[in-house]
Amino acid sequence: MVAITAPGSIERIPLVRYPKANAGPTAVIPAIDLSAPGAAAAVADACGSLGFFRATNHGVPAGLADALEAGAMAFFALPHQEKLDMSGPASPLGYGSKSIGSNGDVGWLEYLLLSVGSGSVVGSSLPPSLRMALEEYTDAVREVGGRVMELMAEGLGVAADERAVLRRMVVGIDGSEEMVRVNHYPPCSCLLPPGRDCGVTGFGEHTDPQIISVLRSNCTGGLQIKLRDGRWVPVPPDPDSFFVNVGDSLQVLTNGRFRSVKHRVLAPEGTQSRLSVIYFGGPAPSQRIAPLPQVMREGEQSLYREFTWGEYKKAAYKTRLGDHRLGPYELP
Ligand code: GA4
Repeated sequence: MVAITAPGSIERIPLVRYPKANAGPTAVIPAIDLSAPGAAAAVADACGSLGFFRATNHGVPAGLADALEAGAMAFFALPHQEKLDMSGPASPLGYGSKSIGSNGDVGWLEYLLLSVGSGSVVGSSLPPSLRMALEEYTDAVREVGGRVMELMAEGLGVAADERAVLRRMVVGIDGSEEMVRVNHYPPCSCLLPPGRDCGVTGFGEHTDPQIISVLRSNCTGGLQIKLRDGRWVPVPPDPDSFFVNVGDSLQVLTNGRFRSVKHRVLAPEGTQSRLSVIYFGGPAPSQRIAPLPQVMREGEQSLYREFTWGEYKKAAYKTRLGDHRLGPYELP
């Protein structure tokens, strides 16, 4: 097992414990074949109900994720100080361990949070092989995100010649804010007797502020999503698929037709680490976030006060992880 903290110091971290999710309804996560004829309707349906789905048949060669996974595990196996010297401390970008954001949130994980532009990973002195794997992986996943955003627009009924409206806010736009987060959750069975009905928080419950997030993990589970009825359900890991999250900004752009999904991660209890890589697609800071005219019906009122991505991001970074960040923008 890889240690993510100096011996002894973990006892001082007040890790939150969550009741484990209902083991039952794992089948609830829709799987969508991105190349199938009905994909657009299925995407819109999943984003409107759960804000989450599993994308299959995405066209990304498995070798890209394998190379990134190998490079990331080698990085996380380095001594703590070396990781910090190369990339940290996260503020918010860089290498972080247990501390999430700057407002006191903690979790049982270590991570790399990086800004990525087309063909480049910005501002870090990572090992060249990891940097290259990240760039190749990101270029491929950006395309998946772009394809999904086109399907979203189609599923929302946007006319064919305007379907790139969402994609164009993120992909290939100067100044769009794309990030990649590599999360490593070492097993922590040492902390709790096995079989208890509580788990240790890997990453606390939250929604993502961006437009879209595209996640891929190794074979170790732990991710859970919250259903509209308040139940938490585990997401069975599938290294061959990508998991797509609706972010807060997309909820506003669709005037609430798509819902940003609350999700969290419980730390693994067995012997295997969980490694996940998440691509966050955010627009340029000046991008106005308001319901798209293409999705509004005649006479429909916006549910949100308008803001720019730059404003929202600034406000979001002052919040705690679990806060309802869209609250202050909701209109009565
Ligand atoms: C959640 C989604 C992304 O991981 C992230 C996170 C960010 C961080 O880790 O620095 C935040 C969190 C995320 C939302 C609220 C603030 C900011 C931690 C936190 C407490 C990189 C992002 O963009 O927002």
